[in-house]
Amino acid sequence: MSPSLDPASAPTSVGPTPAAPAAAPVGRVIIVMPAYNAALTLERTYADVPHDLVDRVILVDDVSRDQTVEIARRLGLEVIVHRQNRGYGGNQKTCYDAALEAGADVVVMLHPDYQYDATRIPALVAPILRGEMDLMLGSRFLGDPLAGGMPRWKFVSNRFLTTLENAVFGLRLSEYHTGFRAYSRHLLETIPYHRNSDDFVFDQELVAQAVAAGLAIGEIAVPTRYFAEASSVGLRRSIVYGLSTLRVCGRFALHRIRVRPSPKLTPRQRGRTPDSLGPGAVDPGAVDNGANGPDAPRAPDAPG
Ligand SMILES: Nc1nc2c(ncn2[C@@H]2O[C@H](COP(=O)(O)OP(=O)(O)OP(=O)(O)O)[C@@H](O)[C@H]2O)c(=O)[nH]1
Ligand SMILES: [Mg+2]
Repeated sequence: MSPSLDPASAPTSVGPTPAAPAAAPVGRVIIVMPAYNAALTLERTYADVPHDLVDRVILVDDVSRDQTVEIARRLGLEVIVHRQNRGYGGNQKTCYDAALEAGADVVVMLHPDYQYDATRIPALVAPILRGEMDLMLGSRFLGDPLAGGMPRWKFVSNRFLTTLENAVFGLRLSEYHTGFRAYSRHLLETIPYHRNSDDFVFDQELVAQAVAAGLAIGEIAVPTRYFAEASSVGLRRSIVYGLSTLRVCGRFALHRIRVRPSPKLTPRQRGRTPDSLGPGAVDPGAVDNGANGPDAPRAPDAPG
């Protein structure tokens, strides 16, 4: 960890003046926020962003029914507005397309619901900037998630799915279900994320793709924060998510043992455009960069 990137973890020293620290690794860090009804928490989330390290902040709004877009514009964020609700995974596809287009070397995915501590971004991105990792996860399970308010049933199901995923992926991570992540440009250019689900299981598919591509994955501890506005996922959606995660594990295992190779788990070929990647590809026409105004037609809400 570079001292200049994470002052909190810098060792204290006594005695003669130490040699000047090595220069911090440099790279263009871009934050993306997949947003849906984040008006109550966006400002607090943004206030904690370490602006000295971060180049740009891009918010993709998935047809929020509150003031998310107005607040984001007032704060000076770059805002992309979907014309139709595309779901949490569909939102991230737009996020990563935009970040790559903007020249990101490292992309941080930060939920705008203030659930994750944005002041941890320097520690999260440091291993990627040093070229050691391609995917970094902010893990609540390296601390005490129950003390942070995680419901016990979410704690238990997270433990169960994480144990299974560790066995299937051959890793020893403390959790896979965090929404605080950072990716190298190389990862986003390698995995075919446009083929992923538009739902919450997108995050798990992305980890499976990173493992299948042999990319390096690490984790740091982040505090757990639960409060009403930080969590919209109830029991029904959690069950769908859990079953979808089991399916991701099954698909991965079949791909690994070459019984059923999966295009989703096969690294992308250079030079292909998102639109050539199949039916899951983002339709550029689904994105409204603000030209349509508040009266533009909006599709009825669909589940993320
Ligand atoms: N596009 C889209 N995004 C959503 C939807 N629901 C939630 N989100 C976004 O996805 C992020 C995570 O949603 P949450 O409901 O907080 O779920 P979570 O944090 O993964 O799960 P919890 O552990 O319950 O907090 C938030 O930043 C929301 O803005 C949806 O239906 N569509
Ligand atoms: Mg949340």
